[in-house]
Amino acid sequence: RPRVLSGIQPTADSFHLGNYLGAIRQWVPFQDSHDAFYMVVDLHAITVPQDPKQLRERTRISAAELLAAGLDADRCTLFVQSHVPEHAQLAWVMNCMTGFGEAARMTQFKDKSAKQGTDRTTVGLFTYPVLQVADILLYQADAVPVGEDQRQHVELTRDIAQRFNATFGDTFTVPKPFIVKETAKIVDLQDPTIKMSKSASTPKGIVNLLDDPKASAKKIRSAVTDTGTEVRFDETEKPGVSNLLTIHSALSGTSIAALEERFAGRGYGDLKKEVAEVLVEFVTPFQERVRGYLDDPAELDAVLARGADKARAVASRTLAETYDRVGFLPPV
Ligand code: AQP
Repeated sequence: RPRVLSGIQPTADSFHLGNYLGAIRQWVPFQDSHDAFYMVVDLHAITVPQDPKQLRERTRISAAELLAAGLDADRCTLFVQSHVPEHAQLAWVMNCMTGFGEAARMTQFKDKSAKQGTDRTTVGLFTYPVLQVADILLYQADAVPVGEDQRQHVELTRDIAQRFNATFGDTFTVPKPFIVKETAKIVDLQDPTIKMSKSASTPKGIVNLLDDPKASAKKIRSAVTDTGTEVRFDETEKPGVSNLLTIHSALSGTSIAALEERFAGRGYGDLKKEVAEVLVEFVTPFQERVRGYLDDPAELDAVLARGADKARAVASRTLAETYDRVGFLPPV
């Protein structure tokens, strides 16, 4: 079966609606068609200042959210990145395959480092995309389901895989990004010109899946819309309304066209009210499932340990082959 790999950072107390609709939700069906590897990328999470106790808690919460979103540890390999040391090991080799200028062109790095200033920006943040290259190549992934903001990092992965293969002989599968256009960029509720983001959104602009559903409903009802009155999907003229239509459609399974028809002649207020309802219907049982997993941390840790064993079986083979290709003398 073809392979798929993706990861998500445990950098907040909950995933947000953008993470869910842009990425996690796309991961679920791959469990039936692909050999699927999904991980909580805690190595990536320490590229910015963080609190150790919080990171440990957030790693468990993240795993619980992934299971509650429909991942099934019997049908995919779900694990924590730091449990598989091969990620950091392969990342070193990939660092040595990546040009400094090439890494410096990554827009996510440019945005984040500009905000933090050069003295506070870590070298880890700079090489974050290269660690991601290693994450993907270790599993010989064919496809990488992500949101639009990650496209450039998957392109970098393709370039480096091709470079390595051309230099040392065919070693890595060259992966393709898998991006679902409709939900690839869920925007901030208060500023539809930016993506909904853990680090850049204000509390009113972001919907976290584990927030109080009533508070989330209120955020939807006070989302910034646009001048005009017509409920119509138009990302240029009506980015706020289009975002609400996208969220409704993704959560309710109703097509955008059907929603436009349903709201014809009605105002933005009606749309917001209904999106809020659809959201509450989704997050309420989701939160119950998350609590269920968190109530039994020993079982959750055991699930992650089994996932790490399965992941290492694949990762160690790729690392050994890579070490051999670059000319490291094998230990006897
Ligand atoms: N607004 C979004 N719309 C669609 N997809 C999104 N993703 C993130 N934001 C949106 C996708 O979620 C996955 C997990 O990404 P991550 O944990 O690496 O976080 P990120 O991409 O850095 O985005 P965040 O969560 O908002 O964090 P910050 O604020 O740090 O940038 C990825 O597949 C991503 O594309």
